[in-house]
Amino acid sequence: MSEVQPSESVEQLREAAVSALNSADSSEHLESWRVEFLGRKGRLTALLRGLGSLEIEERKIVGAAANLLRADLDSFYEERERQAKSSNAVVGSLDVTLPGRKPAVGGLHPSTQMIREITQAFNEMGFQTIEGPEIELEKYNFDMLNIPAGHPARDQWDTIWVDSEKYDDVLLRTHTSPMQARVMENNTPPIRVVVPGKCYRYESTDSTHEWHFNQVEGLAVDTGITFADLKGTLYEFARRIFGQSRKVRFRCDYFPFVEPGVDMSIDWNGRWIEILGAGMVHPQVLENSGYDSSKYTGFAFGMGPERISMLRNEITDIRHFFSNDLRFLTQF
Ligand code: YSA
Repeated sequence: MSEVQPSESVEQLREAAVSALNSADSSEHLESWRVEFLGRKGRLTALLRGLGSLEIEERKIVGAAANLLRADLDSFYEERERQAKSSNAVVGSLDVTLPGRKPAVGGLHPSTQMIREITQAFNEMGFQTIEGPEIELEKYNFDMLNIPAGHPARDQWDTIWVDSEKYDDVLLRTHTSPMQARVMENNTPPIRVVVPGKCYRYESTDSTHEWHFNQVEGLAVDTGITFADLKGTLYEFARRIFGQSRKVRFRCDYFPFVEPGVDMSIDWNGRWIEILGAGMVHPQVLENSGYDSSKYTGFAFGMGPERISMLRNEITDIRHFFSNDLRFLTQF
């Protein structure tokens, strides 16, 4: 602690005190500063004690300056102490030694992952991926597909109609098949497309049925396409998705927009599980889109990616896909 000369040191002391206070960057430094400048044996006290040796007039002047300095230093100190306390409070509540936590990163929805896997399998076989509208016209969802109004097959697709003052032929598509008509209407063969997307049906839900779900549609049209092409393509798809040795079974099925129509099942632990509907595009459907059915033939198929993911991942209830439960979603 330095010796203080009263007559000339009030300003010097002020300068030294302010500069030391500004560089006091912790509670400990602040306390040392307080002891050094304001303590009972501190520099200001020493200065005040020295006043007695001064002439009366000078004592008055220096004494007043010293008292002013004390008041200033007291208030500077209080302010710094308040600042130190508030920054300590923040520092105190933050344990900087804690290991960092990994931020949660999003991921693709399990349906999207399955759709991408399915479409990629077909992309590698030369099919192009396209998308279409979820709000669809009755014409594409039914009429162009050989399902005119009153056809009993309409009951198979319980339809959610869009309530509109202007239109009475708008609906939420019940399957991705309307894209067959849309693609054919706007393109000339050869055509090879897969169409993933959401579908909606007015039906009650259970462990294998949702009122909204995805489908992946496939369509190939060209000259000379046969049922053997359909089988070969779908066999190859099943091997890519379910493994090389997976057994596949085709059985007759009925869809108004194909002739003949089939469903395809795979052998799942000794049980035949149906995974898709398919068939040769009905000549009437080709004609509806302006194609000459004596020149062109084609095959089409439609499958449910959620059902396929359920099989692959042993998921027992399709409703998990859309219930937004992170315990389910983060397992993929
Ligand atoms: C058939 C022949 C073709 O040439 C082209 C496409 C088709 C499929 C036809 N459009 C269709 O929708 N058939 S389907 O009603 O049997 O549905 C196909 C697949 O969608 C089903 O195998 C199933 O995987 C899925 N699906 C249907 N309803 C569902 C559903 N998935 C979840 N919930 C539902 N309610």
